[in-house]
Amino acid sequence: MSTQTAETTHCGSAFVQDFMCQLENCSPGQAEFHQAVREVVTSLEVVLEARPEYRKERVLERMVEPERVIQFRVTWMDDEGEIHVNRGYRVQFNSAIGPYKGGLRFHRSVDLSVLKFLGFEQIFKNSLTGLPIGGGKGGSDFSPAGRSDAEVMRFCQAFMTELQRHIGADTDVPAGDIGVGGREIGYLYGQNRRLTNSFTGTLTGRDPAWGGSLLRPEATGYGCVYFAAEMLATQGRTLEGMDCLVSGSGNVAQYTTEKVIELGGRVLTLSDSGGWIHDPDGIDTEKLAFVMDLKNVRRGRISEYAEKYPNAIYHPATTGADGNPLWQVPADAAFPSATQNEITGVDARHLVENKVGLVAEGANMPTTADGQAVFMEHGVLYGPAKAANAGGVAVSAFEMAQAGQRMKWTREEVDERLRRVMAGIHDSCVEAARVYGHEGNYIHGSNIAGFTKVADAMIQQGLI
Ligand code: NDP
Ligand code: 2IT
Repeated sequence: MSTQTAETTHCGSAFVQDFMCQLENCSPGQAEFHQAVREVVTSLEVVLEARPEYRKERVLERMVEPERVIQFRVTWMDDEGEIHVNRGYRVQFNSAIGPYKGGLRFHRSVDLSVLKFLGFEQIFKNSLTGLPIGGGKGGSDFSPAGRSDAEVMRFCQAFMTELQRHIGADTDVPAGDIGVGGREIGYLYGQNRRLTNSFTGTLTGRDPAWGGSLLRPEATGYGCVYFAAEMLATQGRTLEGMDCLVSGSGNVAQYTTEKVIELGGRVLTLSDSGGWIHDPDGIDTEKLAFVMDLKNVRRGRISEYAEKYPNAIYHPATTGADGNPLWQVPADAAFPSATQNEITGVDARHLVENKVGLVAEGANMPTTADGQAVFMEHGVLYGPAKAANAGGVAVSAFEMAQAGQRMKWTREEVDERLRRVMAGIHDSCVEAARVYGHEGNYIHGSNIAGFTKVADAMIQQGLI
């Protein structure tokens, strides 16, 4: 699987073209960021027509400009005594409705374009949750893969030594994303606690033994499946008996798989950057436990799955013109849970040809604009990332609330609140789409519903 941007540029109306032309001129070379903004601006045209104050106040122009971008040097030493230099970032995009909130990504592909697209989407996602959190994102071009625990610790300590002066429980609260799981959050939190001499809720995704919320690791995957179930319920259907394709094999993919199994569906695929496995018998609870140990403890490759379960077939990753073969496995539903632009127009066409009628995005922006157009054209129930994967950040906000109260909610209580948030997001998307004449279109629904609350807050708080 490769990270690639949309294969064609969608022209859109004169308004969208003008807006994008200006944005591209002042942020050249940031293809992922442009892609994320184009989708939102296309959805908002009708809102700007209906609400002229948004245009007059230049809300959209303000919203695409981060409030602050921090870039810094991270130097650290590997186990052989070699010195490495990486880049660290935090994009503090919008704090109109709450402290900046969003994950940290550690992956060699991280650059400002990737973090601006993620931070921009996070504004709308966080608004959709109905919770008081602004939008931000950060990370580094450092990949933990293949590094020892000691190396990862030294990197995290060096990264936090600079980042700590820019974050805080009421200012900016980072969490995990690709390459940042429980281990990294532990090292980052420890260094923050040492440097600030305070035990506060400055990071979420902590271990429940020291301030984390129960169910935070599960929340993104579970929430995505809850969102899928809400979409299906509008047609009187459930996940029971459905064959599902899941990509990735990290945090989001694992807990998506767990919840699909619980709701009676069958997961046939998983992947990592090296390749993908197809298990025609379905991944059951015992096989999933093997994957969790493989990925979270032994930090191995998904190819080992096919060595352990010989009925499954491993395919090394390919990047041909015919797309990613994972999306050519016949199924009823797809849960892309690896990375951006992993479903192209070609892949989307394979999915609809194979009768996939439901796509719920666990990853951020996993579908290119061409792919989205194919889904819309064929009436696929399509839950875009900023709605479908908001469960993770929602439980992060619950973690902030519990930390503030010095309280701990039960697993059942967190799960019940998560279900309510996902159902609420679903209903807000449906309603916003209906009001603006896009019935059943969750792309427009999520962008519009996410936007209006932040836009109104920005206007009420004056020119900032
Ligand atoms: P993990 O690091 O736990 O897992 C990422 C998975 O995706 C791995 O299997 C990884 O394979 C694969 N992957 C990552 N980058 C690439 C790439 N460029 N090409 C091919 N494969 C890749 O991350 P998460 O599960 O946390 O994140 C997955 C997606 O979900 C991301 O888009 C993230 O932004 C999104 N997300 C995460 C949330 C969270 O709470 N964690 C919340 C909302 C969205 P390999 O190990 O080989 O690199
Ligand atoms: O993309 C996302 O929403 C995340 N990586 C989770 C952010 C968070 O603050 O929990």
